[in-house]
Amino acid sequence: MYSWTFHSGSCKQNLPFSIYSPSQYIHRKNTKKINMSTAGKVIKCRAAILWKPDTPFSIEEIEVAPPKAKEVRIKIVATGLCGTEMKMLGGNTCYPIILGHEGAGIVESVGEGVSTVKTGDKVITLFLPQCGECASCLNPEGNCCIQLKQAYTNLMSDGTSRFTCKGKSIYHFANTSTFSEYTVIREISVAKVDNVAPLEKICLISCGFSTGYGAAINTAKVTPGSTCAVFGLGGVGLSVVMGCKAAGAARIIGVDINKDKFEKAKEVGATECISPQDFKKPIQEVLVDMTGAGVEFCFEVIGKPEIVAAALASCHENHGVCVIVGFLTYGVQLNIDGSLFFSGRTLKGSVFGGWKSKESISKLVSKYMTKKFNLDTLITHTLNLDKINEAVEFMKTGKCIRCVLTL
Ligand code: PAD
Ligand code: ZN
Repeated sequence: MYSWTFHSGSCKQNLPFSIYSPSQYIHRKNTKKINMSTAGKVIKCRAAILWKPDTPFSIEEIEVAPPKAKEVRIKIVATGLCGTEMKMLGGNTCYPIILGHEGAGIVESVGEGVSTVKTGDKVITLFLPQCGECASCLNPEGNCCIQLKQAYTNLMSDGTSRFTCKGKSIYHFANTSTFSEYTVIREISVAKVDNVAPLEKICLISCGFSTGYGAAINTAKVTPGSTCAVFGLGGVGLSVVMGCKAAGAARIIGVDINKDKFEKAKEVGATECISPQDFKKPIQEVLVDMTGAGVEFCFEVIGKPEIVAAALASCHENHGVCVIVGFLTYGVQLNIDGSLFFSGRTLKGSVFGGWKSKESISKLVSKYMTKKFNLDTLITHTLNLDKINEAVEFMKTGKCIRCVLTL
């Protein structure tokens, strides 16, 4: 699950793509207002393209085709830069690609048969769709909709892309591709939200916040008075801390090698923070010593196999629950001492915080609007899409929690 792009053979070269006559192009540079006259036409706009791995993003003019049946074209207004994008910069996906999955915007037009959103609606993009028909969607506890798999192809359901640039077809990403002024997304990957919600804040509900908060509340089901540990204090990890606090945890221990993250972690609910680099013994032994018998709920929010092993070993030997939130790329193997399970520990994964995406998002936005949680603390930088490479540097050097890009 949560592997978008690395199934062998998923990236087909020489993709089929439509050619449009230049007279059909509508110039949309820096336009925020929705112009209904663009419906059914190709839109020219700006997007950040990653042409090759290990190169900077390049801001280009692209063409965005109209939405086909059951698809929606969205004017993206704001998008976060998530740790998952960082893992796509040096490989793990198809190129050229338009990345971005933490988006919020306004519906520009809809394809045939779309009934849940209409032109002018404020929406959030969902990397994890909710088709409402598959075994996961029909299971009351499930959320990993089978349609997530479409993302592995980096194309739309008909096997083509809606994006072209300089005559080349450009790959989609994570069912969303939000690093573009306009994107085309399937209806099952779009959620309508409160029309007065601030898009430059609620874009975090599209991924980082919901993923972390839900991992604590829905997946781990953190209990009041419990002891928790969170490995990785980025945007997602801090959202786990917020979820643990909301669930009533008594002790929340933040673990990160970047001590600059500690202040924010404490601000959102961590009761103490530690760096593995300050100890001679392994961090799991430190946590067992600190808590007497190990933590009850532990979260890996980094995406490194060795940290998963340490997080599991930090849990109480019997009722300890370890949740993997971090993204382990396809084929990564875990090296875990099997005897850790004999006494009863649980290890589980969590995608999008266990939320059934389409039906839960508008409720989470309403909770944000009634101040049930605060997203502002997570947003340390807001930059224009043109400055996306600066945002990447902030993430690489650990200088930001979430950088929101505005379009
Ligand atoms: P981030 O890069 O902002 O945060 C990662 C944090 O981990 C940083 O604070 C680092 O300093 C810290 N870190 C790195 N290495 C270590 C280490 N060895 N020991 C301790 N701390 C370390 O990323 P993020 O918060 O945006 O995302 C975190 C992970 O969650 C990432 O793997 C991302 O792909 C994954 C994710 N999963 C889902 C899902 O549905 N499961 C959704 C969104 C993101
Ligand atoms: Zn994300």
